[in-house]
Amino acid sequence: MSGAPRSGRRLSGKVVIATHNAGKLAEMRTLLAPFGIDAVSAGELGLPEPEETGTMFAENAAIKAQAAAAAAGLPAFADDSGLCVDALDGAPGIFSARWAGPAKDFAGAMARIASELDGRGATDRRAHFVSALVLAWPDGHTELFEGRVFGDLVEPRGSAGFGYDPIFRPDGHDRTFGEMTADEKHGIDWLKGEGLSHRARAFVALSRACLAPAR
Ligand code: ITT
Repeated sequence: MSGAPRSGRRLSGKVVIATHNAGKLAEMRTLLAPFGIDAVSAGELGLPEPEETGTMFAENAAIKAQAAAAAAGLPAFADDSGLCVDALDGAPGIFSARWAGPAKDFAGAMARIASELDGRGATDRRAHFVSALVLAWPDGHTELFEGRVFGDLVEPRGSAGFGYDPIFRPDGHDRTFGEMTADEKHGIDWLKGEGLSHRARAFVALSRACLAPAR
């Protein structure tokens, strides 16, 4: 995520945030706020949720961003993300949302991770979050940015954030994402071009390539 900013196609004006996940939407709005971008969500536009048929985060992010850009006739921004647990061979990974089921039961999904680790007799608690961010334009052009954050799985702590945040303690920190404010979880230092969370790291790279600060 460091080094010279890559030059991508510049974004200005209005953009669709192509997510139906309220937690992600809130984070993306916060991340976009300093850039003077007029963001509207897929939900507000009544856009359908495309089926995520890809086998990789980047593919699913492109499916969501391209579907929204085509339907809205505007640039669209999508995140596909998930938690990859080393001792579960990377699961739930791209199935992170699906492990919570239609009721979005993340307490159940976190309990499933614990029980699958116990079932395997695994003591390794290493895991990482991945975020693939895709910006798509109505003419089919796309830009992809990825971010990762590594850490350990712990007993659920805290009620901030969303999804698997309560069980993830990022390296170098005592608290889980569920115990951090949104600003702490993003951990963005714009001057250094760094972030803490997977989404913030992908977003910093995207912003350096495609966004200009608001005047
Ligand atoms: P959209 O596709 O509409 O964006 P979704 O929730 O279905 O919403 P994904 O398919 O990308 O999104 O699933 C990602 C899941 O991974 C998400 O539902 C969370 O459970 C988990 N996840 C991703 N980022 C996370 C984060 O920052 N904190 C906690 N859990 C996260």
